[in-house]
Amino acid sequence: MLDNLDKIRQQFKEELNAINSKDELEKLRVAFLGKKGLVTEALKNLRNLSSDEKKIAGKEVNKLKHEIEEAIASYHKTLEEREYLKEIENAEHYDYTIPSSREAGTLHPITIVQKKIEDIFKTMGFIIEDGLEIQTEYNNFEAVNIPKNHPARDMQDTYYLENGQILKTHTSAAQNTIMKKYGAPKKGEPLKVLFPGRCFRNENLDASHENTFFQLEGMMIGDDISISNLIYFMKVLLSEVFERDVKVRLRPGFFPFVEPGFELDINCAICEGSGCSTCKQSGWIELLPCGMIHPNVLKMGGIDPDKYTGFAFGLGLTRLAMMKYNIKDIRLFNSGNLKQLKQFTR
Ligand code: FA5
Repeated sequence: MLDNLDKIRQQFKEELNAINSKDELEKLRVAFLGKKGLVTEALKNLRNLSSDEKKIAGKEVNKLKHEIEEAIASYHKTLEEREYLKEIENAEHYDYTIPSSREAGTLHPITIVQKKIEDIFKTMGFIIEDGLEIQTEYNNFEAVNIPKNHPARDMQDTYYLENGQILKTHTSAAQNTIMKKYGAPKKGEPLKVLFPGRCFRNENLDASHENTFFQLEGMMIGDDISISNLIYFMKVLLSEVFERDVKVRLRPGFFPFVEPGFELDINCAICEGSGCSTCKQSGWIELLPCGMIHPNVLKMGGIDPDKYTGFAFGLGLTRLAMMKYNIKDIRLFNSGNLKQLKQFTR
């Protein structure tokens, strides 16, 4: 019996030396330790021995079994390391110092304009906030003075989630949360916040209407804020973004969350005011509605309208990018057509 164990040990060593893969190793394991393997058979044969012989031989068979198990585990590790090294050897080598043959990407035109406006307003003391895209109906409508069944809701039909929340239709949906977050401003230190964001509406699409577009909202609340502050900031915004004189017109506009409210339109950059499909032949693009925050909205935000006033504006950021880069059709922005988009941002 003991002679036989030595033979098995020797045979195992020889066969192990010839193994080159994990598959072969597994076959070797089965041949020695499997149900009908040589070591298993030796264990079964113990029952034919006397009890004295069994004690000695049993110990030796178990020792051999243990040796073989350990040798297989260790060889398995060696094979894995070899495979890993081979993979590294065969992997493509990159020289990161070689200039790329591919053109680098650019920022999206909307991102460029957004960053520019954020930078301008930051220098004027504005904080940048990030509004949620999924909103409660309360924040999107009720908190900005648009109660249930108000006709203004029809203008901003949107996408409803199963849990009753909605995809926000305008950045104004963040007004209430921001007012509650910062609270009433201290004397002489108005609250100045800018909050850009993606908006969603169930729209009939055309050259200037998308179902997914960007707005950028600004709000300033303090103890002495007037329409002249509003007009000043609108002027700075437009002259810094366009870096040229642009023709604008200010007309009264109705929004339930401002009083008085205005529509600030920009002369269509595509046709220079003569009329085209982008401006629906009017020569003007609705760009920057604004107004003095309605007392109800301040109250719902926890700010006393008898002590404080404020202005808000809701810039159509996507349309601003259209006007800045002379992009005729708004649908180009979401097209993912890099060739088209890159030409505006070189
Ligand atoms: C609003 O969304 C108001 N919340 C703006 C506001 C804020 C007014 C604060 C007063 C005070 P309006 O629905 O007009 O207003 O949208 C604002 C701007 O977003 C528009 O002038 C336009 O430039 C842009 N816009 C609106 N709908 C779309 C659309 N479907 N596709 C692209 N741009 C759009």
